[in-house]
Amino acid sequence: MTTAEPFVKTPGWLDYYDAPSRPRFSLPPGAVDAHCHVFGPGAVFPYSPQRKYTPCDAPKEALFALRDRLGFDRNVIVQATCHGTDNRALVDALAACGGRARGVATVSQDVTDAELRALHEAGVRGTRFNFVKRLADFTPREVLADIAARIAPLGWHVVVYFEAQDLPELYDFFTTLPTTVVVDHMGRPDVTLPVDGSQFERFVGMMRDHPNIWSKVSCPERLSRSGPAALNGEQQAYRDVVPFARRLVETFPDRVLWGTDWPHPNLKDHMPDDGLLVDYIPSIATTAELQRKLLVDNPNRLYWS
Ligand code: 0GY
Repeated sequence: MTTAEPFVKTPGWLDYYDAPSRPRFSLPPGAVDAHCHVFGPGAVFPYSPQRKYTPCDAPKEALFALRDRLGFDRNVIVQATCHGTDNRALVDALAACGGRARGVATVSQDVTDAELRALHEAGVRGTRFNFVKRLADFTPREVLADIAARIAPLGWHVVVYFEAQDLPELYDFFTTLPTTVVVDHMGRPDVTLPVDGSQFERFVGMMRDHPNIWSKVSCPERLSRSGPAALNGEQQAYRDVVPFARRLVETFPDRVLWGTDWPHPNLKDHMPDDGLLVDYIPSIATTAELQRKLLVDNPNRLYWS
């Protein structure tokens, strides 16, 4: 008799582009891809037994090649749920990057001070809390608050990933964290709703009222219903996401970050061409000054100063 799997494993997703198109948009010198991952390789760095999906291998060499192809100077490598709290693949990539990457780890409440110091020395500057139900099991808020209190003295920040409909329930927790809080992918708004509707207003209001809250204006490909230009014949890729990202970039120019999200876990309908993703940036950061803040000043201030 077989026992039921304790978790749902996604059998796979679309392949990432090995050789994405070369962007027409020239990234400013010092640009940082502030949201990307390394996965495995699983034979060396096994995936978490508690994972909700099994990723493709996406090793550090492939990430560094993408960085160079697109014209980024640096990466921020973010621990994904498929590696749980085992940060070895992340630390291995940081050790190999020649100072050109920082990391966001995931740690458990029983992490020791010595382990936190070692992660800091490796280049980790934040920890990630994942509230997306298809990705992570529930962790009590007291546990997360305790972890935040432990990492605050290191000058680290907390990265949070959640869906917009869950913000009301999470609002008090986020706004009382003692660190800078970086929200992944604008809190995943429903972009079929108005950009000035109550759902996105709640998110904008949270950033307005809490100057320690930042947002990644990344992942149009996850949020868009209109899709990339190449598939629907429109001029502007992910045009339905543009007003949301542009509003954040223009309202909070000093607290926004951008990243590719390579290798784009869990995308099954459409795999973005990373070169076209870079070409999307000028539609949300429309001046050279906004582009410099988004891509250079903000990530360097948060991760390298
Ligand atoms: C992302 C998005 C996803 C996955 C994870 O940690 C993760 O597994 O963040 C997703 O499936 O939406 O930013 O990588």
